[in-house]
Amino acid sequence: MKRLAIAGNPNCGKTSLFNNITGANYHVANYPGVTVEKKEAVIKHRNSEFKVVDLPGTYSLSPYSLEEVVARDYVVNEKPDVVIDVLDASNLERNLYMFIQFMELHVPVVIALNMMDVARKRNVEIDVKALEKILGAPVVETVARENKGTAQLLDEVSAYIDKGNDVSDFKISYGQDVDVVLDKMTPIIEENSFLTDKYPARWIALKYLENDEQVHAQGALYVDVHKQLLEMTDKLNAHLRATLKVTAENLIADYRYGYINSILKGVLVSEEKSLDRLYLSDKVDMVLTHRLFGPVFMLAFLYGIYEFTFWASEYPVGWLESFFGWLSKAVDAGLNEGMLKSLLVSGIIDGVGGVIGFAPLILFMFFAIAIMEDSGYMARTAYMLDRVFRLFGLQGNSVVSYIVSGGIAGGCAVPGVMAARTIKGEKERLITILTAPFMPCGAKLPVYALIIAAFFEHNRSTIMLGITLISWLLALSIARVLGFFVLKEKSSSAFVMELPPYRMPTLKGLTIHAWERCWMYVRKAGTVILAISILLWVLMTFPEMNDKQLAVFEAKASSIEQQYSRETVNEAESNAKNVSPSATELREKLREVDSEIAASGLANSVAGKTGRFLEPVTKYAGFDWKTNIALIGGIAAKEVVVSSLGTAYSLGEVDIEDSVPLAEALVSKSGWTLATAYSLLIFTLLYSPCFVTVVAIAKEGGSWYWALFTVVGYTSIAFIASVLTYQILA
Ligand code: BGO
Repeated sequence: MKRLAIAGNPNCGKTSLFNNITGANYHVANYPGVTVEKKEAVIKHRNSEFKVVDLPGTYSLSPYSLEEVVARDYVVNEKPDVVIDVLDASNLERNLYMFIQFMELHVPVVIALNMMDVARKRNVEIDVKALEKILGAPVVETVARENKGTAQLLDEVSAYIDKGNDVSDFKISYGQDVDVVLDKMTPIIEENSFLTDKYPARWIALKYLENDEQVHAQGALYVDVHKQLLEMTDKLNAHLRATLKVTAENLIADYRYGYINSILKGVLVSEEKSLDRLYLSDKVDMVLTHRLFGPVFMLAFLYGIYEFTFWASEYPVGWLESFFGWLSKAVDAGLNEGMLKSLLVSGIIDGVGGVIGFAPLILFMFFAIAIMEDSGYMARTAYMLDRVFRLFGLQGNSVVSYIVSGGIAGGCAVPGVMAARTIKGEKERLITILTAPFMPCGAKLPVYALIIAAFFEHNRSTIMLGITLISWLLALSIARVLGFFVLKEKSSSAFVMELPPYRMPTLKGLTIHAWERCWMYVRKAGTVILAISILLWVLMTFPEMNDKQLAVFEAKASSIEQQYSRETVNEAESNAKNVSPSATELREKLREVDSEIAASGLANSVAGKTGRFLEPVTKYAGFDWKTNIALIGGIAAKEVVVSSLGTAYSLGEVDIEDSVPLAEALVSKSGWTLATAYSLLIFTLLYSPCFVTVVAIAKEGGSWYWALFTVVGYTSIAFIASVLTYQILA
């Protein structure tokens, strides 16, 4: 015999429906140990028998009241085959809250959309098909008072049970801060089989964050895990209080309502609008997510973010640049010529210093992004982009992946690729994993910033906005192509974007969020990038030129030196006060020879030879061999493009007094033109993801084949695009 439980908010029509289903032929008892009334009946429907139980009417499944405890315990312990969740169609927002809690508990639910007559009278028109798709549960319209829809509801219940639906992948995002902790707690719970015989692991984690006393009491028996989860909860609460002035519990409720809000936006075709029913957030959303004005505001915000970032970071970036210039000179003056000096000045200071030099830009960028996130506007951006994504065959959670990967500039593709786990459709998931790395991540940012500083000083924000839009457009176009040709299997999944209410961000919260991420950037520069820079310095220094190669330069130098001493003797004899122009010329020639030695040394190195080997081909994209070295280094980590350009131009430097900031060097010494700059921007945007991302793609995409495709395929696409760009503009 199959078991059905009927649940819902008080006054949603649950009793009426129960009576319709059972023909009012039921018996009444109490739930074990409590005085809550339990109505039960056995019914027959189309040759199947069902035992039907009427659960107490509750607004939520949190154990705030006896009724809530009874309802939750019943579905957890008795595991009915289906819970019929009765929703009052005229008051969907409040009624959907409990539905979400059922889904998070992995309870199989069929929805009775009751009070449809009242909803219609109030002009609330619901797109039932869309609702069914979004919720991932069957929805049947009913008017319980008139016994309408009851038979169809039972048909749907039977079909649903026969189908054996999997409800275990329902997941709401609760924002970056909470999600990270949930993702840490869940494996701990799973590995320790902590209450998992009763509840889903992520749900248990959520309940710890929501301070659920009943779960705490059960968990307290497992002292270690309980303590660990409580500590993680306390830490998150302290962080949330400091940054957003909320507790995890409040934030989780906000996000649940945000999720509902977004469901309603997708299914309410028309609604009676009386102003007092609109919350402030809804009123603001009427403008900010408006179909026409919304995208315009979004682009304006984005432009504003870039303007602010470049403006605010201009002086600090300059100060850091001067500091590293001063440090180079100090080390140069303090050490004798030799390998150590070369490593410190060219490998570390000019290499890693170039990357750290952009830390203020990263800090202000993240500050601006924190404003978007903490205020709730980022969720709206994702919501609006969802519409665009559908045009390209993607949807919903892919937006989140793209944004985490750096869609608004400054993220990281590794968590972005992992965020794709929440995407239900296998096809969309893989396409998202493969295309999210095109986003302008925090590592590409210094590369863009360097090129912008060198060539686009007067329209920095416009170029940065252009890079962002082109990244999105190319990523989505490639997603479309992959969808058409490469990944043919059909899949579709509904998606709901959480729209939490707007909040006023606090300065402290913004500062903490921005600082956390900026610190990660600096730490990476001081560890991974430092190690790669040292390795690249080695590759750019060794093997050194042999005696035969050096002899050519030495002969040249000694001939100039001899000429120089003859010249200065002549001058002394002619009592000339100043050095004659010909002597100056000779000194210049000597410096040129030194410069040739440095350049030949670099060209002779392993990296140099590799760069030169590729140059006959890469020159069509405008890349010389030094640029090639930097771009190859960028496969390890994108910041390395900046650090290795710094090292390459530093190694070619003869006199430290002549050294100029890298951006200036690129204009004055590299032979780069505006066409090279555009070509390099396009190449950086499209070519192989960094090493760690490639590993993440292999792991999340389930195959090294796809990972290899992103390295080889994307580098080929990038090269073709760069050649076209360069050839058109040069
Ligand atoms: C009274 N449509 C309409 N219009 N009303 C409905 C529907 C529906 O689809 N379904 C139920 N109702 P319960 P809970 C009442 O009792 O089943 C009505 O708490 C009244 N009573 O008839 O009790 C239903 O078990 C005097 O209304 O819900 C009932 O979930 C005047 O919603 C109420 C008007 O239903 C609650 C209504 C003396």
